[in-house]
Amino acid sequence: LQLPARVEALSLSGLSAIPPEYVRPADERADLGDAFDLARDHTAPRIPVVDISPFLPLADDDKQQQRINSECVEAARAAAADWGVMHIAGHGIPADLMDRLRAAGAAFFALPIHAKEAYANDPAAGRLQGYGSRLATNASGQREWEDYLFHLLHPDALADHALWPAHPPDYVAATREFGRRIREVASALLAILSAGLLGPGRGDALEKELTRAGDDDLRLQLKINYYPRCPQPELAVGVEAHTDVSALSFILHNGVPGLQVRHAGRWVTARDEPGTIIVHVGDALEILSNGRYTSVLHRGLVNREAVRVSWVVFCEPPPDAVLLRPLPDLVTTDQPARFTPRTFKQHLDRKLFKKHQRQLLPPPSH
Ligand code: AKG
Repeated sequence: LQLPARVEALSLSGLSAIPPEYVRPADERADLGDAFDLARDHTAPRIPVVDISPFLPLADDDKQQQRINSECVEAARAAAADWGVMHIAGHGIPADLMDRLRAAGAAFFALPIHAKEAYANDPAAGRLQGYGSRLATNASGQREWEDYLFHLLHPDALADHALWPAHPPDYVAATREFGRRIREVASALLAILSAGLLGPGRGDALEKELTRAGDDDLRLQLKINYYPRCPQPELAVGVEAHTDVSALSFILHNGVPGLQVRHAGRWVTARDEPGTIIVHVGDALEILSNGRYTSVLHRGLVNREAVRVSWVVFCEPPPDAVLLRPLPDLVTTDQPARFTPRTFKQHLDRKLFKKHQRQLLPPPSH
C-alpha cells in the first residue's frame, strides 16, 4: 500500500487509526498525548520570559539603564544555562509584521496540496529547500506527523526567491522583512548572552566568533512546520526529540500548543505567551560556551482538535568558514574544553552519521 506523501492528505482522508509508520516505539509513547491536554497542566514549570528591550538601541545609556541591562543579562544567562530556552519579550518586532508573516505562511498552506507540490523539495537529489515531509530515511521506517516549507531567509543575496511561494502576494515582502528584523534580534541576543559568559564589555565575543569577525554573515533558515490534526496523538509525534544544530533558533506559532522542552528530567509543554518569541540555544552556542549554555532537547506533539503551524528561524554560522570551539576565555584547568573544534558542516555531518548508526541498531526489546 502506497501512503500519501503528505501528512495533510492522510489527515484529510478522515482515517481513525494512523498508519504503523507513524506509530512511535513503546518507550517513546509512554509520555505522549494530546498537546491540548498536556498544555492544561498548570502545575508544570514555566519556561522563563526575558525582556530584552534594554538591549535595543536606546537614546541615553545612564546608570539606571546599566542596572536594567545587568538584570536582563542575568535573566538571559540563567535561562540559557538552566533551560536552554526562553520566551523573549521586548524584541521590538512589530506585532503587525508577525501577523503578516503568520498570515502569509497560513495562506500558503491553505492552498490545495497539488498547488503546494509546485514547490516540492527533493532531499534525495540534494534539493533541501521547498515543500516537503520528513519521509523515512532510517531503517525503522519511522515517520513524523508534519509537512513543512523550508528555505534560506538571510543573507538576502544567498536567498533563492524563485523558491519562495508566489501566493499569497505578501509572502516574499513579509517574510523577507521578518528575516531582516530577526537578524537584528539575533545580534542583540548574542550580545546579551556574550555578556552573560564574559562580563560587560565583552558583548561582541559570540557574534565575532560566529561570523569570522564579521567577514561571513550568520545564515538564517526558515522552516514553517504544518502539523495536521491527528486522530491518535498519543501514538505519534510531529517532530521527534532533537537538539538544534544552530547557534540560536527563533520560534513563532499560531497559538496551538505542541512544543515540549526537556527540563530537569521531564517534558515541559510551552505555554502561549502572546507577543513573545521562543528562543532555543542550539549546539553551536553550547560548543562556544563550553557547555555553560544548554542546547535544549525538544519535540513537537500533535493533537486531535486544531492544525498547529510554527515558524522556526535557525540562526547558523556559515557552514565551512568558522571553526566552532569553546571560547578560549572559558577553557581553564578546572574546566577543560568539552568539545573538539569542528566546522558547522562537520558538526552537522557527524550528528547525522551518529543518528543513522543508532537507527541501524535493532530496536530495544520490551
Ligand atoms: C523543528 O522544526 O525543528 C522544531 O523543533 C519545531 C518546534 C515547534 O514546532 O515548535
